[in-house]
Amino acid sequence: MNVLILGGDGFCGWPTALHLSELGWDVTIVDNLSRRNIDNELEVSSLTPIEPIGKRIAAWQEVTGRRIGFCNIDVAEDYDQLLELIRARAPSAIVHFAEQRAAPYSMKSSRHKRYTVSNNLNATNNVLAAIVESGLNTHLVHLGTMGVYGYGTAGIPIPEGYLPIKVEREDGSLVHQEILYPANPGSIYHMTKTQDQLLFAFYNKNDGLRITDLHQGIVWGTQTEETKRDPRLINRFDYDGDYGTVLNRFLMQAAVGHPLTVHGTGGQTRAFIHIQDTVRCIELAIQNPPQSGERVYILNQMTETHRIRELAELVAGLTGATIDYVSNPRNEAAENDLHVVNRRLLEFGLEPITLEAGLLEEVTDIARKYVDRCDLSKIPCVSYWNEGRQADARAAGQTGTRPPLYSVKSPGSRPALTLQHRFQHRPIVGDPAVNVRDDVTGPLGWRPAGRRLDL
Ligand code: NAD
Ligand code: USQ
Repeated sequence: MNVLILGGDGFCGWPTALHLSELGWDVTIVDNLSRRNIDNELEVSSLTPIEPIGKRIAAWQEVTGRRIGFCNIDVAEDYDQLLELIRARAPSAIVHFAEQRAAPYSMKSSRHKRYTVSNNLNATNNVLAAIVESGLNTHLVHLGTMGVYGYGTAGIPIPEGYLPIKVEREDGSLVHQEILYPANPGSIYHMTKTQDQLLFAFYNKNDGLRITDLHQGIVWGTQTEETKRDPRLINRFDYDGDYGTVLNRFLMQAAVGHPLTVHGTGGQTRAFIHIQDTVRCIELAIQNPPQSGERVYILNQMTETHRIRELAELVAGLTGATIDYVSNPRNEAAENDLHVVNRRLLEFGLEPITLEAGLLEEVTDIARKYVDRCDLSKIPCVSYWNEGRQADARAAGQTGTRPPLYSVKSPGSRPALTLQHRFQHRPIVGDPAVNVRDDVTGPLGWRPAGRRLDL
């Protein structure tokens, strides 16, 4: 199998490249390293020390004898180079990760909104147009998101992309159809993924392209079987308020002694998948392509759903961490239920990895190991969805240094969310030596590494 991995230097792309290379496939990474530049812009780094792409690839070859190619191409801008590469490599599959993927980053300012829309939509359209122009029958596997369905309570299990509907004609008879599930994005980033879906539907209808769109949940974990094989292969670990995703953030926050930052009531329910399952799902999607003439395959790439406050309570229970319920910077439903159908990847052979203490501790161990690389001032989420959200945060004294609306030390004692419950301001950024406490041991008997802030 000959595969191009667009965005192969990123959090999901790098372990995927290694996994597919380990299968003996011919792998070429395409990446413009924009994610590393965004780290520079935000003045933050991966918690784990990731090597430059050239060193990563050289280390993989040294450890395994396998070669991975690399091309620095901006998929959204450098159309001719992309087309030339596709013609030259004639890939049987292209895996497309090359988009700006953080919802908070996409909401920071009009510049960030415009960049995200322009980068993501042009990248997707360029790949599709280039496959058509190449005349090849390449299978495109795209990383989409569960967020295209929206996060209200649907009242039905979320199907895999298509919703069967019945519409009544004037004569009372019924028309049966399947339509794309109504898009309901919660950020500019998620909105680009809903537009990607229309591009896929069009190119599939017009040009017969074979496309699989993986609607992935929130990825957690850091390492996979392959990235563990040498420290130079380590995967990135985003923990900052823009790119860090919720479960990894809670686990690293526990490790560095920072309170767990639950937005609002924490009643949001979301879909999750471990990074090891991400790479396996992509392998399965490539091995089970649509046939020519089939419509776009849409697979829900997630293994379980969890409510955010329950995750926080789980991590707090494992680690002894404290939970902060903070004003939510996002414009999202405070509470929702979520039931998701994920039948197709299970049928293809996925054996889901679900949340269990060992894997959670593995993430926390990594975070503890690199605790010195953590900049505590980058932990708060300070990208606001609109002025109202920013005003709420300001009223709660939460811009800049960030006191919680309220804190709880043990699960189950969460008071109602009112400003009256806001604790007196305590600095949580700046000198980590302030309010240090070292007498806390988690229920599993281990002590959070680093220093704990006294609440
Ligand atoms: P990431 O930001 O770590 O990786 C994306 C990679 O794409 C980066 O290396 C970046 O440099 C590259 N890239 C971006 N724009 C590019 C362009 N125009 N040309 C070339 N390269 C470009 O993100 P990730 O977490 O690995 O996510 C990968 C994909 O999976 C994204 O499309 C994201 O929407 C999707 N996804 C991620 C998650 C998650 O929890 N991380 C969950 C669901 C879906
Ligand atoms: N949240 C907290 N505390 C935090 C961080 C987040 O309570 O410290 C909450 C958010 O408000 C939100 C939920 O946790 O309700 C999830 O946030 P997230 O940052 O973990 O995930 P999200 O913004 O949805 O985006 C991530 C990836 C994105 C992918 C998406 C899959 O960054 O690329 O598309 O997960 S999904 O959520 O299924 O749409």
